[in-house]
Amino acid sequence: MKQPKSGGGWPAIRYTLSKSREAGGLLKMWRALRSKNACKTCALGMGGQQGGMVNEEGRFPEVCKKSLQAMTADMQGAIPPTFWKTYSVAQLAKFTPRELESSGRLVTPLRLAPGATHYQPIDWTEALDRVVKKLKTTSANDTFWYFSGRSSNEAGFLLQLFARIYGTNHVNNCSYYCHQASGVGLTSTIGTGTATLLLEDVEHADLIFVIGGNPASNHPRLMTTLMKVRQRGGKVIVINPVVETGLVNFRVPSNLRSLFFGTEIATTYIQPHIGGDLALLTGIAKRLDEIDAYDKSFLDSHCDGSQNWLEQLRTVAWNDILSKSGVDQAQINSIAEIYAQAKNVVFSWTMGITHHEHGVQNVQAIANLALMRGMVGRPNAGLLPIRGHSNVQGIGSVGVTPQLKDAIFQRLEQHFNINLPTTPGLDTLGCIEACHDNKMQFGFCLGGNLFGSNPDSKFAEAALSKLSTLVFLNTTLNTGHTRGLGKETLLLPVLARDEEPESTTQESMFNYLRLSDGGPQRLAGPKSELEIIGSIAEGVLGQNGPLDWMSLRHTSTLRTAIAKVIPGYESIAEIGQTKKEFQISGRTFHQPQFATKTGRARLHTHELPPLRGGTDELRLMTVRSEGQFNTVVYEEQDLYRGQQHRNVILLHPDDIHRLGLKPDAKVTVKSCAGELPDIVVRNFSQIRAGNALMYYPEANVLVPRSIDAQSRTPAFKGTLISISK
Ligand SMILES: Nc1nc2c(c(=O)[nH]1)N[C@H]1C(S)=C(S)[C@@H](COP(=O)(O)OP(=O)(O)OC[C@H]3O[C@@H](n4cnc5c(=O)[nH]c(N)nc54)[C@H](O)[C@@H]3O)O[C@H]1N2
Ligand SMILES: Nc1nc2c(c(=O)[nH]1)N[C@H]1C(S)=C(S)[C@@H](COP(=O)(O)OP(=O)(O)OC[C@H]3O[C@@H](n4cnc5c(=O)[nH]c(N)nc54)[C@H](O)[C@@H]3O)O[C@H]1N2
Ligand SMILES: [Mo]
Repeated sequence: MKQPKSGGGWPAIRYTLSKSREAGGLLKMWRALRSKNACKTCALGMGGQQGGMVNEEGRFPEVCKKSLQAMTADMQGAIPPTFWKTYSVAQLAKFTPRELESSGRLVTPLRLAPGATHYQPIDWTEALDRVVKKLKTTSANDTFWYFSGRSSNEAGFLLQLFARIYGTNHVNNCSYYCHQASGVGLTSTIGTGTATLLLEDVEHADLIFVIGGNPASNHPRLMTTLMKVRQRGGKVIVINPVVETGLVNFRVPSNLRSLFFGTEIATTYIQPHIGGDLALLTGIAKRLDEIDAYDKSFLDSHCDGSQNWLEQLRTVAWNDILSKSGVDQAQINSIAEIYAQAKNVVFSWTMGITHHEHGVQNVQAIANLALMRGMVGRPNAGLLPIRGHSNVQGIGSVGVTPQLKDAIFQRLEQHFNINLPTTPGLDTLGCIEACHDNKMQFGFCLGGNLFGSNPDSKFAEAALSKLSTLVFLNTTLNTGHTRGLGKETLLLPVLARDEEPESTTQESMFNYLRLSDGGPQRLAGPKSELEIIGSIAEGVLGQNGPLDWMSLRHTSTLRTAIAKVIPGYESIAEIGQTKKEFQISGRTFHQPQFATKTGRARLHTHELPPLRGGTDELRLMTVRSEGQFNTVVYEEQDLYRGQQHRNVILLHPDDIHRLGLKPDAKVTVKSCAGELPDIVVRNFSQIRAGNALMYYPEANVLVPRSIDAQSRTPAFKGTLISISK
């Protein structure tokens, strides 16, 4: 397969047309995309009350392939009842993620009875009764509650509230495998865990750092912003061990000039080794200090710990920085100079930063570099973790975390006049490990694919199989429904966001609260997440308990509570009537007054971690292709990296030669966690030699359960592998 020279463009438009045909015509798709619902894919935040395909600047049309794919998936027909008789679970386990997803929408509750070979359709009364009975006879701390980031704030809030009143804090979400290191790192620095700026600020920057992310494929609409920055003469520095095609040149479909001629994106492209960022960021800061290009008065007036930090910078040896980052002195000096000359600088980052054992330190190092020139706490500059799922940030805001923030804990108790448990709650990996230790009986997954997203697939499968009951609320089938199942498994079909009977809300990565109107139910059978959660809560805790679960399942009641309980969310109470979307307060820093106790930001010092890997071992990153959304694979090919299928390992030609391998030959890839046979070696000169690339989720067989000590984010990008013929 030939690799394109730019991302986006005509293939994206052709794709739109073909997906529209699948969904029953262009008009039908157009209506679906223009409905007043926040976009379902990434957290950039599109749609809401201005109608779909409109960004926070009110710009239209903003559309990406991923929203089309997600929309087409939701617009599929129902999985026919014969399907469940035809295929056993063992057969379904052989389906590819793509085959599972395109089997159709889940429309009936399903049960896999203990020892059974097939899922069996059951009615809603039986399904909910079974969940309720099981919960009534299980001790609360033997249950866990996992949330993906697609569900609404209202559903997230209600389910965590129920789980806690039921008696456990084992409540967590997919962020623990994603941006948790950003949340922890930012909070340790500025006192809050999300972006410090608005979309508008990014568009007015004259320098943007894009570190460890591939927005051309994963946040395509950010490309419009990068294009605008470039067109206004601004610069973009990309830091990534892989030269990603779309970050070099991108054809923004909504801009004619860009569509025809392409827009150059990166002005500077730096390729460190995987895991080399901390050393590189430290090096850039050291150079700024050497050329005296930092803002001493900002550090003195608004930051703590800067003296210590500067002293440490001065003692780190350049040799250490160069060898551990894999970047040479000239390049580091050049980035420092570009940064020194820029006036408004935005630092953005994604999974290449967080998916490491030093993920939090990476984030702190980015913040250090920004603070060093006073780039946080003013307009047109700041820190931007580019978030994943469309509502992953909201789910976290409304309390879907093992430990509630003190303010939320107190206000929840007060508002509902209840006592909440104070027992420790486990995060996502903690729950999987507890399953493996036989400490869990019951698991409840609101969306997502817990099995598929886990490191160490073999371990995750064994762990989840020990559960006595596992309950899923999903729209479509995924690998988590065929492997790693509980002794009894229940699959409950839910409505998608744009089919909800009542309006719901989502939070974008710019801390903007969006309202989705919902819409007509496409297929008979699925229920709204709120109705399911409400019924279960009522069944388990009874009408005589402290809360009226019947009324709580309405989004208006929930929003009244959220407004009282969640800091910054005060304006959510009236949003159902006023339809006024809003900026969540206390998150955007246009003044150097931070959310820490002292109001000052804190700089952190770090030891540089050794560069891992030796002559026979390569560093492996596990990443997304252009044709997937997390564990849901829509297309086998990776258009941008020129790969026909996913069963590959991408290696630099020097490594192929050095290791005595042949392009397109089959090899076995091994790590300390497992091995994958029959992987095809692909010649990929765009990756920095010494490093390798494979696709997630398949490669999770190889990823060990190594985590960042501070945030417990798994090191999905830091696996050491060896390759044998
Ligand atoms: N199309 C599509 N869009 C998505 C998703 C999807 O699956 N498909 N998923 C959504 C979710 S939940 C998330 S979290 C985001 C993920 O968005 P990304 O973080 O962009 O996704 P990854 O594929 O994990 O890519 C990581 C990038 O980091 C680079 N990288 C790997 N290791 C390192 C390193 O050590 N240092 C540096 N500097 N770079 C490194 C890789 O080369 C790759 O370009 O996307 C969201 N949007
Ligand atoms: N090796 C490796 N592993 C990784 C990563 C990596 O880069 N490398 N990335 C990690 C990251 S960043 C993340 S975020 C996790 C992703 O982890 P998850 O969020 O758990 O996984 P997804 O694949 O996004 O979940 C997809 C499923 O969500 C369901 N769904 C879709 N819409 C809705 C809805 O509206 N409601 C409900 N209830 N269900 C819905 C569909 O049934 C679909 O099958 O994986 C992590 N795992
Ligand atoms: Mo993510």
